Amino acid sequence: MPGLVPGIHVFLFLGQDVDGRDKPGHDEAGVAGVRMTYIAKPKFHHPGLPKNDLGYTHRDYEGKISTLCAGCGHDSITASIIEACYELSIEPHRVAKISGIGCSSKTPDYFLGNSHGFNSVHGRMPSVLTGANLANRDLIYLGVSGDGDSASIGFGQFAHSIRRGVNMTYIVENNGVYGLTKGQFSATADRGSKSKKGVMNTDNAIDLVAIALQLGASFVARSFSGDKTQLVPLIAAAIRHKGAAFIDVISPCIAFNNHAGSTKSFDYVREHNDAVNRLDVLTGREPITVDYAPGSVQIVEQHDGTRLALRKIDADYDANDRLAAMSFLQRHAAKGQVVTGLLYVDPDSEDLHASLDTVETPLNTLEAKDLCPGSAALDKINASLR
Ligand SMILES: Cc1ncc(C[n+]2csc(CCOP(=O)(O)OP(=O)(O)O)c2C)c(N)n1
Ligand code: SF4
Ligand SMILES: [Mg+2]
Repeated sequence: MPGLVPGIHVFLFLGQDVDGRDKPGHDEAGVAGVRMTYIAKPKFHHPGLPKNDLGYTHRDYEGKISTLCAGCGHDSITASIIEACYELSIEPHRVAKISGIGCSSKTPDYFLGNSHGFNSVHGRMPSVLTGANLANRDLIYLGVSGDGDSASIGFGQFAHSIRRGVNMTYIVENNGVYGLTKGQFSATADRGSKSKKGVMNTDNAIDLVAIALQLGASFVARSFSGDKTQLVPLIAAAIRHKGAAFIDVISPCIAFNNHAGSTKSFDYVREHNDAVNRLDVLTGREPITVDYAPGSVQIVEQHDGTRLALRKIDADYDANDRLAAMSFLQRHAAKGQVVTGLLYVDPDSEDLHASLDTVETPLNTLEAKDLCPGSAALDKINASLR
C-alpha cells in the first residue's frame, strides 16, 4: 500500500498487463520501470459543506489522494495550499502549479486537481515557471519545490527566478534531506546535525530565506508545516503579492529526518520556533475590526488592494527592513532558533513583466498582426541600425 515503504511511493502496479509487461505510460520520478499511478478521490461530499464566494467547497480545491508516507509534513502543506486557495476564492483554472522532482514536487498532484500543472525535471521548476509566466501573465503561478530540488541541483535556477522578480509563489517544502531517494543530507541540513544512522553533517547549510532576501525577493517568509494557522495566511498573502514571493516551509520527513539530532524534526522545530509576527489577510474593503493592541499591528497594502495585517510578536522585528531581517536571521540561526513569520515584504514591488515592459495582453494571445509591425516600421528599424 502507498506509504508503507518510506521513500518509494508508487506501489500499485496498475500500469502492467496481467503477464507483467509494461503498458505505455509515464514513469514515476526517476524510478525506471514503475508506472505513474494515482488514486482518484471520490467525487461525492456532504451537501452541507461551506462554500466560498464562488460557490466552491474545499473539495473543489483538492487533488488526488496522496501517496506520501502517512504523517509527512508535505501533506500538511498541501492542506494549507487548499485552504488558502479556498479562502481567496481562486478560480482553479486560473492557477498553474509547477514543480520539479522529489516527494515535495509530487504534491501538486494532491491539490488543485482542476488547475494547470507541469511536473518538470529535477531542479528545473523555476525556468519552466518563468517561461510559462512570460507567455501568459494572467495565470497565478505556484512553484512547488524541495530543498534538494532548489538548494542543490536547482540552486542556480532558484537564484535567477528570484532575482528577476518573476510573479510567483515559490514554496520550498524543506525537510533537510532528499526524501524521495532515501534520506541523504540536502544542502539545507544544518552543520552538526545528525542523519538517522548517526552520521554528522560537516557541511555548512544553505539558508534559502537568507539567499532570497539577498537576491531581492519582495516577499519572504518562513513557516512550519505543523503550524497551519501561521502558514495558510502566508500562502494567501504570497499569492496576492506581485513579484517573487518565497516561502520556506520546514516540513519534517518522518521516514528519514525526524529523530533526535536532526534540526528539521517536528520536536526540534516546535522547541526552537521563534515566530516574529502573525498575519491576517484582508481581501475585502471592510474596515479593520480585528482586536489589536495599539501599536502592535502594522497594515501593509499590496498592489491588488489586499491588506496584510501584521501582528507583531517580537516588538523589535520590522518586516519592511531587508537588511535588519538579514541580520536578525543570522543572529537567531547562530543560537539554533528557527525564525518564522512574514520576514520581509515590499508593498511597492514590481515583477519581471514590469522590468521588461511587456504589454498587458498575455503574449500567448497576441496574433501575427500584433507581433509584426509591418515592413515600413521594419525598414525604419533596419535603417537606424546601419
Ligand atoms: C537530474 C536528476 N538528478 C537526480 C535525480 C534523483 N533525485 C530524485 S528526487 C531527488 C532529491 C529530492 O529531494 P528534495 O528536493 O529535497 O525533495 P523531497 O523528496 O525531500 O521532498 C533526487 C536527487 C533525478 N530525479 N534527476
Ligand atoms: S519526504 Fe520523507 S516522509 Fe515525506 S513522503 Fe518522502 S520519504 Fe516519506
Ligand atoms: Mg527534501
